[in-house]
Amino acid sequence: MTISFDAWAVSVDGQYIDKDGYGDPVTQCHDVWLDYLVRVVGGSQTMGYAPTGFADSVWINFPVNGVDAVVTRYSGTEGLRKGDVVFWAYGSASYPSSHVAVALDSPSGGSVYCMTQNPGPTHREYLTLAGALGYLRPKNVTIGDDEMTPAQEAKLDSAIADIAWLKTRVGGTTSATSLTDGAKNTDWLRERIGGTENSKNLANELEWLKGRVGGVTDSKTIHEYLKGIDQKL
Ligand SMILES: [Ca+2]
Repeated sequence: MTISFDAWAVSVDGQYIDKDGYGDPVTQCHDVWLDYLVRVVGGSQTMGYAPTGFADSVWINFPVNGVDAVVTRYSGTEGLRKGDVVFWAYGSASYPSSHVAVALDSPSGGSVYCMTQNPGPTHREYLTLAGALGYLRPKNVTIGDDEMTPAQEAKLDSAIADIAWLKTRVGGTTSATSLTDGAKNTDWLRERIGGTENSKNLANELEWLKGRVGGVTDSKTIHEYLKGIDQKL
């Protein structure tokens, strides 16, 4: 079973990820690709292995390991969009040992906003497209006509952050765990609120969530919070 792109992005952001025990450090850019491949794209981990040990060989030697079962290869960066996996060449100025990252958006001004690891933990960062060879597009990730605008995405991200905050306010209850899991899944949240601009539905939904985390002592704070959410949206 796979999860949505947005749920995956939230789950890996800020994490050190090692999937294969390989590398120095073991938390390489390649591990983010493997995690994405298995949890979102629906492939097996071995499909994503780099035959030379350098990340760009996944793209260069495509379809090595049968990875073409779940992704399609494109050369260059034209058409690159959210959900695609970008590869940079071995020996390129920014990535002498090559690089791979998952695009969070379409390119802008010669760079692309990505989920990337090494240096540092998995995080969001604008990466230059200089030295990019091309990308792999998952066959099962449909991010197209119904994609939200950046402004809508920002509002939703804000609401999700507030729900995470709400969880800390009601911490200690069993249901709070469920609440957090729900908040991490933007598709779930989007479905529950019936569209990003339907703030009334979201407010109603949060009232429902409040009921689910019964036993909260500080309900007044939560009520104030709910009003704040409504204004934000
Ligand atoms: Ca590794």
